[in-house]
Amino acid sequence: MNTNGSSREDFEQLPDQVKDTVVDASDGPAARPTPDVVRMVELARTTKETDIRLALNLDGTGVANVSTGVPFFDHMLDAFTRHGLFDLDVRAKGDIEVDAHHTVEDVGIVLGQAFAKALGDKRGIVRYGNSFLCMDEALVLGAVDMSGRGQLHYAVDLPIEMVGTFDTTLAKEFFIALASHAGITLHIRSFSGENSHHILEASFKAAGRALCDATRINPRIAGELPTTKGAL
Ligand SMILES: [Mn+2]
Repeated sequence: MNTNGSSREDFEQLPDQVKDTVVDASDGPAARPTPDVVRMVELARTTKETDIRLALNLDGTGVANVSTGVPFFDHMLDAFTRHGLFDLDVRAKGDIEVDAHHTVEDVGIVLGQAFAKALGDKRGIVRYGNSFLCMDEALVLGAVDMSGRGQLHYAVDLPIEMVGTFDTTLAKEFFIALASHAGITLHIRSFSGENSHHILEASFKAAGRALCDATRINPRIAGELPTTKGAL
């Protein structure tokens, strides 16, 4: 008997019919090493409307360096990054003299592309994540499946349309772009809230935390795809 309380002697004493269900953990999938890959990408995208440079590290510590020319959006991306424990660098120059629409949407596109590229074939990831996040009176659920099917389901009640100079309808445009280009199923749903700043900030934090969990490497399925279909 070893200190862990199991041994070859214990195995030999088991009835024959259960012996083949007992496996040595050192032979199992969980003992395989986690792929030692750097999950970090840098992307650039230039159109007539925006010029975006973005670097994302999925395994960061929550360090955000974000400058989009849209201060409230910078604040939201900062919250997303800090609570998703990514490292995110964004330099965006957009046609904000028109309005913030192109800049917010295009950052969502490039961030989504960055998630997709950094995840690769998604072997070994947890796949699902969710977060109920409260911010004072606001309560928001973010739930994600790294499904390969880009779609957003957004039911966020915002009492006012503008937070300062920020058009709150742009938050939905950002999440649509993020979900479709990352290839993820993303639900964001508010359950309560009176202050639109709180509700939106809780939405970005909930999305960040859900994505943090879903993109973790699961050592119990190291190197395997978390699906019964054979592809994600
Ligand atoms: Mn705030």
